[in-house]
Amino acid sequence: MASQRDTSTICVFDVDGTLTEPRLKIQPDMEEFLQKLKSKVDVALVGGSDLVKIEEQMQDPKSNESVTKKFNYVFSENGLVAYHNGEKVGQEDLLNYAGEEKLQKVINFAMKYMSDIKLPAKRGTFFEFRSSMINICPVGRSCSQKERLEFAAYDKEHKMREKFQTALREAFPDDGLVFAIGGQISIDVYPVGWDKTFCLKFIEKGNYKTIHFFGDKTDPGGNDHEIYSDPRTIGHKVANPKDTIKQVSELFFKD
Ligand code: M1P
Repeated sequence: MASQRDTSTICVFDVDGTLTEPRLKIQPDMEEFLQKLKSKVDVALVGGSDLVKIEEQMQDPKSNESVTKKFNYVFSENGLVAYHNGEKVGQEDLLNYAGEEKLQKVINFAMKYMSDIKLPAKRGTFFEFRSSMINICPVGRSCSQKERLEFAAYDKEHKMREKFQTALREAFPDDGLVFAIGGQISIDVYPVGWDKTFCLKFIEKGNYKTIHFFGDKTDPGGNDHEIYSDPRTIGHKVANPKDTIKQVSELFFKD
């Protein structure tokens, strides 16, 4: 007999590095695995990226169905833009919240800082102003995949983003802003509390007994850290999408 769905449990997944390689599309084995998991428990996605990017990465090429309809919850920009069963249930506005003056100071500081560093490549779109965060990208978001990987390797060796993050934190210690290293090439800036734990206020309405969270950037300073260590979740650190499948299988498909 097929085992019953457990409606008291939800699995919440980060996207980049957890369900997909950073900024790349979901692989068929992961697509199939998530389908199987959905038959057991509720499933939510929480990404730092905006919804356009999450759609690009998570959409099944065979169907045009929005990713927001495929999962119980889809949270982009850490949950500041929130969907429940395909319906938008929340959206915050950074500009309104933080104000032009504060944000412009950060942008001006970051422009100066980035103009003084030398990198293997600099391309275009160094800032992406999203509805709930500013994404700052020293190599430029319009870099090619090859340039992205080159920057990531250079950053690993020279700690470019960590140094930039420290400089930002030192320059804006009391402004109520978080500077988080989310993906491979950028830093996210958002108000304190607008991290991935923000999505839990929507999930809590579902009265789940158990909330599992899976993410790769779980260390302090990473954008999965707060939700991973939040007492409301059981946090799981994963190394990559393959490891996610392995760890989730151990929890839900043991026999
Ligand atoms: O993994 C989430 C991050 O994805 C992108 O990061 P990057 O382009 O640096 O790999 C960005 O959308 C970032 O905002 C987001 O946190």
